[in-house]
Order: sequence, then C-alpha cells, then structure tokens
Amino acid sequence: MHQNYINGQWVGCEESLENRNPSDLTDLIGQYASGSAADLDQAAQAAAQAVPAWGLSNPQVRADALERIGAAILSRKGEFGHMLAREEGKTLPEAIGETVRAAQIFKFFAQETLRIAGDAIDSVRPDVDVMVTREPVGVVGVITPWNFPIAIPAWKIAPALCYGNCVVFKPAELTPGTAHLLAQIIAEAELPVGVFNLVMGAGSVVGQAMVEHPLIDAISFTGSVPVGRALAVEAARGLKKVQLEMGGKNPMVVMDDADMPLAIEACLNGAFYSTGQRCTASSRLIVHRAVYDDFCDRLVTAAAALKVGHALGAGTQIGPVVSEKQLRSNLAYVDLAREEGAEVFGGEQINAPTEGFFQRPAIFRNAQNSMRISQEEIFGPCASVIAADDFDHALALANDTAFGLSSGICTGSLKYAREFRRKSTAGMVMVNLPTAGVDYHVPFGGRRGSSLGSREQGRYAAEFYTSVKTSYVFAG
Ligand code: UN1
Repeated sequence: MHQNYINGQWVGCEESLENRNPSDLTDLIGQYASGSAADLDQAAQAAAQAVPAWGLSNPQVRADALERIGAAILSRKGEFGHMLAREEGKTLPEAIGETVRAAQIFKFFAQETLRIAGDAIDSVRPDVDVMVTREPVGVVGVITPWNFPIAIPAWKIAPALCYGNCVVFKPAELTPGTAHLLAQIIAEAELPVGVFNLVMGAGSVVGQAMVEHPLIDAISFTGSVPVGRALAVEAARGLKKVQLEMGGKNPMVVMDDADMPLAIEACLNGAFYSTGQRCTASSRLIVHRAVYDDFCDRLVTAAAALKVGHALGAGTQIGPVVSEKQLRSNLAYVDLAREEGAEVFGGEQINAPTEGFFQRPAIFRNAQNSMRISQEEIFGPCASVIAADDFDHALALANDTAFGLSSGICTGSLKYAREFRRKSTAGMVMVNLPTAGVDYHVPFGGRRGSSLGSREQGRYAAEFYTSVKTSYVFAG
C-alpha cells in the first residue's frame, strides 16, 4: 500500500483505496492509504509543532527547498506525466504540460520567499515607528480536486511553504498517485519534520476531520460548489480562514467579426480539451446570429474529428472521462439537452480497444441560456451554443450565470474587446484566447459561485497565506 506521510514518516493505515486507470479498467495502478480522523489529527499536531521554527526560518532555506522541489518535479516530468495521464485520463502531452507548470510554480515561489516585504510608515505619535509585516497563518489544510492532480496542489503547497506555513495535504481520492509522487519529492527536499504532511483518504473522513480540527488555521480548497459551501459553513464555526475555488459555467462570446478558424480552435480547446474537466472550460459558446450557423457547422465537424481514446495512446486528443460516476452524470446531461429542446451533436459513450469511460464531445446547438444545460456545471466535454443578437445581448448572456470564473471573447474589434474586458463579471477575461489554460504567475480566481476568499497564485497568494502584523515601536 502507498502510505501517508505524517511527521516525517511514511505510515500505513487500515483502510486503502484502489486506484484504477479510466482509460483501461484492467489497469490497477495501486492501493493507496485511505486515512482516518486519527491520521489527520497526527498530521495536524505534527504541522502545528513545526510552525514556530519554520515560520521564522531563513527565507533562503525555504527558497532552496522550493527550488529543489521544482527541479525534482521537472527532472521526473515523464514519470509524473505518465502517472497523471494513467490515473486521471488527461492525454500525455497535457499531463506533462501540467507537470512542467507545477515545477514552474515551485520555482516561482522559491523566488518569492526573498520578496516578502512590508511597509514602514511614520506614526502620528512622536518617536514611534510603525511597521507592517507579513507572517505565516500557521497550519494550512490543502484539499485538491482530481482534475489537476499536480498543478493545483503545487499552487497551494508552494505558496503555503514560501510564506512559512506548515501543510496538511489531502488530495482527491481519484488521483492519489500523482499526489504520492509529489509527497515523495517533498519528503526528499529535507524540510524540517512536520512541515509537510500527506493524508490521503475520503473527503467525508479526512476533509471533515480537517475542517473540524482546532489546529488547522486555514484551508485552501478547490472542488465543487456543494462541498465548498459546506466547508465554508463548518470553517466559520472554527473561525478558520478559507479560500475556495469552485465551479464555472464560462462563456466564450464569438462575434461576427471574429477570425473564425481562431474562434473554432479557442472553443474546441476551451470546451473539450482535458475532456472538458476544467473549472475554466468554455461550456457556453455565445455566438453572434450572423455567424451562428457557420460556426456551428464548423464546430460540429471539428469536434467530430477529435480523436477520443486512451490517454496514453499516440495521437489521442481527448482522453476518457475520469470515472463512471462522472460519465453517468455527463450522459444524463446529454439526455437533458434533448429534453430541454437543444439539438445534440455527439455526446455518446464510445468503445475503444480498452474498457474505459470514453465519451465523444457533445455540442448542444440551439441551446438557450436559461436551460439547465447552460446554467449547471457539467464538468465534461459538453458545450451549449447559444445565439446572440448583438454585442450587448452577448455580454448580458455571458454575465447571466451563478458563476464567474473566466470568460472570453473572440473578436477583431478593439472596441468590443475593451468593453467586454471591462463589463464581464468574471475573475479572468480572455480575448481571442480559450477561457481555460492560465499562466502560473498571476492571480487565479473568480466571483459569485466560483470563488470565495482571496486570489490564488502569483504574488496575490500572499493575501491568503499570510497574516498581517502592525508593530509600533517607541524609541524612548
Ligand atoms: C486552467 O484552466 O489552466 O479546477 C486551470 C480547475 C481550475 C484550474 C484551471 N482550478 O479546472
């Protein structure tokens, strides 16, 4: 069994989880520990004990450790990519790309340790100096989803360590393999005992124990809206700091002056790559009526040509859906699309040489924005195509959602691009680019049902991972 890492030791536990390849159900990747509330307690205690020394450690020590982790991930990117593609179903190039991104995140935060700055301000009182500094929050619980099994852990763990926090990491049950590899690398980076802990297991057990634990000071979570909401309520009881990244129903507007091949490519990428399993996926394609039919015809043809298959197969463009449960849910939405009156292209489950959860990309033509298929996050390779009369109508439709993570517009007009950038009520806006696939050094996050708390990534991560101290010194 692959073990948890607690207080500097690899430790087994009674329960374990089976990790299987969604591209080939006969491929058993391994058995992984499924921790208990007691394991979580051990990890939280170890982390809390490590906080005082780590929090005051020399930034060069943290910089060197983060740099070592980044370099080790990079040097093993093939192994990581292979594991990630095998357990999550992302294609191998996507999986290796995600691994490189994770390494870059560790390297970015290695440098950030040397830039933790504050303010010195004159006091309004004589002979008093005021200093504003940033200190670690303490023990940070990290709860991550299966869809980015190395990038999302990286963008939570790296800043946590950079700013002097200790970490208890609970990865998604569906992707413990990548998390375990990452933990091995962190374990080899010679951090003091207790600074980093891995507790794999069920959200209802380990996650619940984490949110209830008095020694956990803050939780950074990426996952679904219902879990995020429950977590926020529970965390409020313990007055824990929380950062939630949840769903999306991201709009991509295609104007009548768009470069059509570029728009098709951006929509294919945004809607279907990574099997649509991205909170930044373009699941609402809002297309100007003047080009609606042309756009739909081209998109249907291009989507039908995408090669769906084994994530590790040569030339595969769309890997499997992550699990049977997710596939059932996606297929139910395809049925719902028909019931709601959309015209459905693709979306059917397909067979491959290996038994897995393969689904063809689904396009819901003549969809309305008010339909459930256009309002609820599906988290699969499914996109509604909604007609808009003009720019203002498209903008109104784009903003008419309970989410607000990313949004995009394809247009040749600077005026439309500028207005969309200013009036889109999303946390991230893309012009002539897919709504998914973001840089690693700038803030990530959204509004409304998509995010709660301060931004992740880049220098803005400091807001969550530090606590501000204001000191007054009287010189006498
Ligand atoms: C990306 O689009 O590059 O869970 C990242 C997700 C997001 C990450 C998306 N938190 O899909």
